Amino acid sequence: MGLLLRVILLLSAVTFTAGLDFQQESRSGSSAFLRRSRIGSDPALNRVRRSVPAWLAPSAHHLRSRRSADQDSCKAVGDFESKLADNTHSCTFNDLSGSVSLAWVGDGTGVILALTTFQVPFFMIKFGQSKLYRSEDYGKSFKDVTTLINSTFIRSEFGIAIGPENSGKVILTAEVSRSLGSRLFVSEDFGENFVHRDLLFNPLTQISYNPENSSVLAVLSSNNELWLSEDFAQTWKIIYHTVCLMKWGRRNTMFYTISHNTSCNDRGSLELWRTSDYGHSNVSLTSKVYSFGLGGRFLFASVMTGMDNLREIKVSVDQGDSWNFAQLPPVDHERFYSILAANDEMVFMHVDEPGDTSCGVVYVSDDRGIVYSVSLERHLYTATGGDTDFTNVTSLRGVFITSVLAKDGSVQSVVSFDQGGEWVPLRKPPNSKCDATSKDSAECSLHIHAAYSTAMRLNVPMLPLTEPNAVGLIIAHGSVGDAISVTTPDVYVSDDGGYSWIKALTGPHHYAILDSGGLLVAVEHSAQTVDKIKFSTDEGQCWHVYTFTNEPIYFTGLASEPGARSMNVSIWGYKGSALSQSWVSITIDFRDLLTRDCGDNDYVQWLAHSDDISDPADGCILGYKEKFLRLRKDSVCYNGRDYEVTTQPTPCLCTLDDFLCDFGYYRQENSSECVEQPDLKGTVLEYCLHGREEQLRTNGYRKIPGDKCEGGTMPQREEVDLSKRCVSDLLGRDQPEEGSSRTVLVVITVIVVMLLSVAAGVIFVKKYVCGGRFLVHRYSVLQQHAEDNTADAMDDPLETNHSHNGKIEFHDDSDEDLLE
Ligand SMILES: *[C@@H]1O[C@H](CO)[C@@H](O)[C@H](O)[C@H]1NC(C)=O
Ligand SMILES: *[C@@H]1O[C@H](CO)[C@@H](O)[C@H](O)[C@H]1NC(C)=O
Ligand SMILES: *[C@@H]1O[C@H](CO)[C@@H](O)[C@H](O)[C@H]1NC(C)=O
Ligand SMILES: *[C@@H]1O[C@H](CO)[C@@H](O)[C@H](O)[C@H]1NC(C)=O
Ligand SMILES: *[C@@H]1O[C@H](CO)[C@@H](O)[C@H](O)[C@H]1NC(C)=O
Ligand SMILES: *[C@@H]1O[C@H](CO)[C@@H](O)[C@H](O)[C@H]1NC(C)=O
Ligand SMILES: CC(=O)N[C@H]1CO[C@H](CO)[C@@H](O)[C@@H]1O
Repeated sequence: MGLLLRVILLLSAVTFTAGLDFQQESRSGSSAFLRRSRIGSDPALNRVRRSVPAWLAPSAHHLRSRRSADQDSCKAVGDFESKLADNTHSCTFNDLSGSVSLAWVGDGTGVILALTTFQVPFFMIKFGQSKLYRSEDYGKSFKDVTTLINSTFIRSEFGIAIGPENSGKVILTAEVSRSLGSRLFVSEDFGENFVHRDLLFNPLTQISYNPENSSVLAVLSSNNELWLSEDFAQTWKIIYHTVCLMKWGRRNTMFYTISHNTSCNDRGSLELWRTSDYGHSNVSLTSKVYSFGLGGRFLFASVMTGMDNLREIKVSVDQGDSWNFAQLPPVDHERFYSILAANDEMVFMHVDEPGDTSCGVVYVSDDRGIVYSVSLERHLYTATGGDTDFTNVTSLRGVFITSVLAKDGSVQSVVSFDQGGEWVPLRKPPNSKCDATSKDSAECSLHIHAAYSTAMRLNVPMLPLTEPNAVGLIIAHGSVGDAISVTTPDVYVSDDGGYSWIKALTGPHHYAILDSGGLLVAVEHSAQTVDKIKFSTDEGQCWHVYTFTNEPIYFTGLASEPGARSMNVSIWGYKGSALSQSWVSITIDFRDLLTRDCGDNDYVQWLAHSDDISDPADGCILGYKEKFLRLRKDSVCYNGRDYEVTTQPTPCLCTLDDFLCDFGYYRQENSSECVEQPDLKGTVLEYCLHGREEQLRTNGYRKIPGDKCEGGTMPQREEVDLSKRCVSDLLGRDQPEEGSSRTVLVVITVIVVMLLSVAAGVIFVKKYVCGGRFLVHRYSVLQQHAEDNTADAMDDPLETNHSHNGKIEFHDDSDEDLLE
């Protein structure tokens, strides 16, 4: 059922693709691009080396055990049928609409808005109708509140914009047939009342809230004007007339690229501006900008070098007042940079390979965002769609999963437990067999389906799911073999942050984490009607089945309050024939299933990243180890909404592996020591030129960002001033002048669309904090019918002719698509 896929695409796109800097190929131009990188194979760019984890060594004796093993003895959870039956609430929407958007308003308020839209093209004019429903009890009952929006047609592609924090603010963008301007419906009381506001322009994107002040809104209009309102949409003023991209920074700042031309087509000649007082004054930060992005505390801009249409990355950690060149290879117009993930300490940056390879190199930065180490080569990232599997496993610090494109063209999953230091295959689940992709039927690994698989239209209804408050837990679709397989995937669960896995469910499912991981629920992804939901109280080892209805429905998706603290989950779907369909939402409150609150005895200590407790360095990742209190697997109890993750961090002793080599130093193969690079010729000129004095003083080592090790042994070494060595290197070379005043005459013929945008992590924050929790679901019933016919082809998904396009879906919901 492609519908399910579609839902996923939405969800996934939001967290992944949308967050990535992304380029669309223009396949002209020469392919004879020689890599003239200042870095390339340069030893200054050194790999963060760590030792191979013990569990990978064939001889390793795994002391790791599941916290309460015994998978075979699945105990009954008592008489749950009647308890759950009393807490199952069904809503039927007498509504023919093709799609539903859901939004949770506020945190723990139980308020959900459901917006349905029905749209048919009618002689070139679009005719549409919207209905709005509101629930105050976590979806158990809905009231039709369409009158609040005077039955106006809402542009569902902009979704429901929920204000940051618990502001209770809601914005709906209406489509009214007026030649000038459009209309908003806004609410400040969690959607109870709406008023309308008329705009003198047509928004190009969804209205964006200032993440720190929900009364302040900004939006680009369809003719690229940047508009701002300081009084929650009552009055609007124009900030600048040709703005190509705008992003909110911290402390009420706005960053935006402006064009001196009337259009934004002239990439590479934009200027990046900042305003800290809502446009009363502004600062020009840098010019020749191609694109820009924010990630953690870093501001990145890709700027033209003035040579051969190459561009490179500049980075600032003070909101653009001062810049340094990132020590990354420059790229031409056929290649792209992408911020895969970033926080205040470091950034993962993908740099596309020359040529149409669909892969590139992942670099990890130092704490200044300047010096980069190669983390992973052959990293899969399709240039056309911007699809990458890069996933921050938010349930355990330091863990990331992604895919590489092997030499034989197959896609294989790899995991890093130390923030990109080392990437290894995922361990094979003991309860599954190697499939046809493996040469050896006993030795193979687990492969995780993520954004790439959904883009390839495999039968993968959901991306990997992790939640920061469900420590160690990962739920994902996958296959077991030498590479990812196109056959129907199964659901795998890890409870220790990706070290060990079990096969939890057969076939594709929709899943959700409730009660901070104390309860998992799943519904089978099937073309047939469904009436059963599965749940597990022991992190996916044992599953119980509850029949939630005696009228099976065509299932379209699971919805639970973001943040995984809820006990209420809604199953959305529809029933009826093609002529008379209605949406159905069935909400189950699992609270009565867990009859008691968890007490101290229900939690056990768990040392993260541990694999050999006899080793004093066991569990040390980035210089410290963390013990968590986690729910026992056999405890059936309620964590509660106020559950907080308890952790005790202890610092570890430093070793050389806690350091990366600073600029001008490198590691020789198989050695942890950073040795001075004999000469800096040809390398990193800008760094020498523009690097500030304190940054050029170094003893060769820099702590890996986020590493908190203490003590230990370190080679004592004098600090040297690199600028001395730089200077001689610069003699006799024509250097471009400094900063933005560089006078380079280049005719820029690049007509490439590229988005350099914020990191996935940041988007995540944006969607859930700044942008609010909007648009969790959108389904299309009409679509579904078309796809029911193709459902047989499920096992051969590449043949399935899904008429929709995941990318279109993504663009619909993305706030990053404005430049296209
Ligand atoms: C709906 O229409 C009525 C009458 O035209 C008007 O008084 C009211 O303000 C409108 N409501 C909204 C939310 O626009
Ligand atoms: C939000 O911005 C408005 C308009 O600038 C201002 O009046 C108000 O005090 C701000 N609120 C907060 C909480 O900063
Ligand atoms: C505007 O763009 C066009 C084509 O990209 C270019 O020819 C022209 O010189 C630009 N004008 C200015 C003022 O930059
Ligand atoms: C990964 O996610 C965790 C938890 O949300 C976050 O603390 C961390 O900063 C993220 N890492 C990166 C590099 O984005
Ligand atoms: C589930 O919904 C009910 C209201 O129907 C609410 O009182 C309860 O707090 C919700 N449970 C959780 C854990 O959110
Ligand atoms: C580094 O170690 C690997 C594996 O132990 C070995 O094959 C390789 O020859 C070593 N390289 C050097 C330069 O010692
Ligand atoms: C309103 C305002 O301060 N505008 C300024 C923005 O920055 C440009 C370039 O620095 C100035 O020319 C504008 O006057």
